[in-house]
Amino acid sequence: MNTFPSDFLWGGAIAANQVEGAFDYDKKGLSTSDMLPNGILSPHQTRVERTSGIKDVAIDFYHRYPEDIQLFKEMGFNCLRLSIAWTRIYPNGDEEEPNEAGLAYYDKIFDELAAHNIQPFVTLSHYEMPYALVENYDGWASRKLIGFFERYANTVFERYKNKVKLWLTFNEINMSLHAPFTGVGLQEDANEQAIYQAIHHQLVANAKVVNLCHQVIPDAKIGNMLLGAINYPYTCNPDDVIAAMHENNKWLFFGDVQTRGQYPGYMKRYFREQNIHIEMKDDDLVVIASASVDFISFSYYASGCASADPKQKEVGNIVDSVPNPYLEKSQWGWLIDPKGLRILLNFLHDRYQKPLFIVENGLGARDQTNSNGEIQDDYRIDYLNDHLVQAHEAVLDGVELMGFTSWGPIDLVSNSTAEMSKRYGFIYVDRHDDGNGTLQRKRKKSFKWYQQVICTNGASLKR
Ligand code: BGP
Repeated sequence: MNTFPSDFLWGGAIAANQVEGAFDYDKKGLSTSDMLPNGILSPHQTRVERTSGIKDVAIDFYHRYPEDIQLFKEMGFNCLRLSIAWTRIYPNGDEEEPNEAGLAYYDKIFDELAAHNIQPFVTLSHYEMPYALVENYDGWASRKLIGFFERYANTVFERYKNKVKLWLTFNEINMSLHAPFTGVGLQEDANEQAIYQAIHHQLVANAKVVNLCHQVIPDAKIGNMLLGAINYPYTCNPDDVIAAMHENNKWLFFGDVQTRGQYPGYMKRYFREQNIHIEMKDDDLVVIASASVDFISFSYYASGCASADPKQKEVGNIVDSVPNPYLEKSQWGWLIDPKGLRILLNFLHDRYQKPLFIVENGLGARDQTNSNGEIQDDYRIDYLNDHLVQAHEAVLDGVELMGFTSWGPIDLVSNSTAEMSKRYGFIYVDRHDDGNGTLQRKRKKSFKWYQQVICTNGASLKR
């Protein structure tokens, strides 16, 4: 009873723009991520400008992947979540023909993973899209993006159909509400009308691509990916409970459309009351209704609170929330709430009755090397241990959980703030915020700990 299901997928999750570097190699086009050298937190940014930054090289996974995959294997991974950079395949997004060099690169990665018996789990779009689509089409504001995304998805499904059987459409699709440039290629000051219109196009694309995946690779599974931003009511005052319901609906809306195939009533009401009019083509709703993801995946780092009193809100890293007096915070101010993961798993399973996959969870922290040259990251071990124990509790509650890929099994560039010093890895990478460092890899204390957890299928967790 102390172990996870026998076919459980264990591994880690990375994203192309945060690990690969090689931002202009092999005819890769510039992506929206390449235009954000300081991360997605640029409040009220109205124009992006490219300057060189830490992501241009990142951790050079582009060249060092054999060594990294070897280290993942040593930890016992049977799964690696990674993303394809759309700009390696279609540098400008609207070409008729794909870039063969980009396709060949991911062939090498998938072959290397296969040689180590690690199953690739691929996100089609992880916080990046061709920047040319922003310049020439206004990003997802344009319906044309649906066709471009479909073409890109079709290309990679056809190319890798014998190599990749697990797919995700858009990373944290609900984040467009908070980071529209990163999510849908709109400027950060875009209004809700524009953002929801772009999201509608993305949801139609999601449905088309889910169906396409089922056609091209009948034995594959394709899921959605949500930022699991569960909110508790700040008090038992019914007004706070309703505030929490509204906060949660903001992100559940995406899962509802991707799973149930229709716009929920609460969203139609919101659009009506906010005077938001979504332009649709005749068969958009038919397309949306025709597709349902095979499983729900999500990231989980923190829970939030919601209050009917707007004064309670604090400005946070990306998402504003009401502080929870019962919880501690990470060095970046993210609330640490392992039990929230059990609550979220039960909640999502109950709502959707589909298998779930935790595709991101981990602790960003500043690591120190001691005089013996070791990194004793007990705080990371504690964080992951406690979250995995709660994930296991949810399995005992009856939740169907496919797997766990911890975020950043190897140090990488953080997404929100583009820092190397916000480290998540079991593997240390010698690279620093100023761009210095040898890029050498080193095992941290948590490396052996995670290896043990995987090897015992969770039995070694401290309960
Ligand atoms: C999620 C993203 C990841 C990742 C993670 C940690 O939102 O899907 O790409 O980076 O958060 O966030 P950060 O890197 O800002 O610490």
